[in-house]
Amino acid sequence: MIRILSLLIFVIFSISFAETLFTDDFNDGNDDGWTHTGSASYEVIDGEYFIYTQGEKGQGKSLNGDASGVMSTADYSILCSIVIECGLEGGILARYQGVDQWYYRVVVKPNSSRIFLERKNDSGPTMKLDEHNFTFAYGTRYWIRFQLEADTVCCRIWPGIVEDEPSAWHLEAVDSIQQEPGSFGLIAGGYGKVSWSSVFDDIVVSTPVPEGFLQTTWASVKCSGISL
Ligand SMILES: [Ca+2]
Ligand SMILES: [Ca+2]
Repeated sequence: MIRILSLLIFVIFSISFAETLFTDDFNDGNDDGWTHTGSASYEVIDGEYFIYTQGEKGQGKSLNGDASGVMSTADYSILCSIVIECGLEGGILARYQGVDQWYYRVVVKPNSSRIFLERKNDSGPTMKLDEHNFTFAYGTRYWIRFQLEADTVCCRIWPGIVEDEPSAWHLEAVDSIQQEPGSFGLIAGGYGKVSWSSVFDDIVVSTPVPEGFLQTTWASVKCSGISL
């Protein structure tokens, strides 16, 4: 009983701090509602979302949001799992409004053992906002949280289970250039003529999670019995 009560208190506490805005675990076998851009293939296989290509240079983005494909608010926290099977990079983007607009992205580059926080414009420059040394193994599942709140953009990454979320941000920046909600998205890419593939799952977008309060979104979703 004590355990149930403490769980209940935790769930209420969690929900009061972060509101779930969007979820997808791809267990229905499709990516309906996602918008594709770039030169990539997009496929749901066994409840996981593959963005990949074979023998072509390129990058793929798959975009979504809680209001007909865009976000209803500019302040949100994206949590998902990622496996980079092969290729140059994989990651998450946010506040995306089109090829000629600034957006934010966190991108893992396994070859250089680094993760970057960037403000990017697909038809122009890329601005590095922060970077973090991180040894990322191909074929291993990691979790990424990418959070935007007003002009603060931050990220953390960890292996293992979602409940192992660290308390500290690994990347953090203050930047006010893009304050529109836009869409959030999943990204993967690689060099020419070398196959690349990243696999995403268990996507939860919520309102920002307060500093020092962990497991908020995922735990509340699971405990409240919401079917993803
Ligand atoms: Ca679906
Ligand atoms: Ca799944």
